[in-house]
Amino acid sequence: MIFLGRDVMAEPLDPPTMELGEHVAHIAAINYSFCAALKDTKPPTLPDPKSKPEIVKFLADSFDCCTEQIKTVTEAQMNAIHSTPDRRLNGRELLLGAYVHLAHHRGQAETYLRIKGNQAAAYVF
Ligand code: NI
Repeated sequence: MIFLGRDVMAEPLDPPTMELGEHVAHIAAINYSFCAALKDTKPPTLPDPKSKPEIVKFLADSFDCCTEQIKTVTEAQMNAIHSTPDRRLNGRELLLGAYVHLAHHRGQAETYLRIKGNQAAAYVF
């Protein structure tokens, strides 16, 4: 994902919405919440990043955490009911919820970029 400069990160598109940096930090925090819920654990103590490098690291670390959680998930954990940021969901529903949350906010982040004349990086599969 391409990030804008700090000046843009301080400008919400619409005052009730999050500015871009808050938006990206929100994605990271919810990633941690969903992926901790998959293992019925609490998320780690999360940082309160302010700078662009800190926010980028927070997001990257959240994906690394989720990658590790998903790598080791068991069939029983996929079938169990978990308390998630959405509601009580089984493991499959939880992962779908995490994906939908991420895709939803990625779309919003891309809108920020386009409004400022930038383009998001292509998806890498
Ligand atoms: Ni959200």
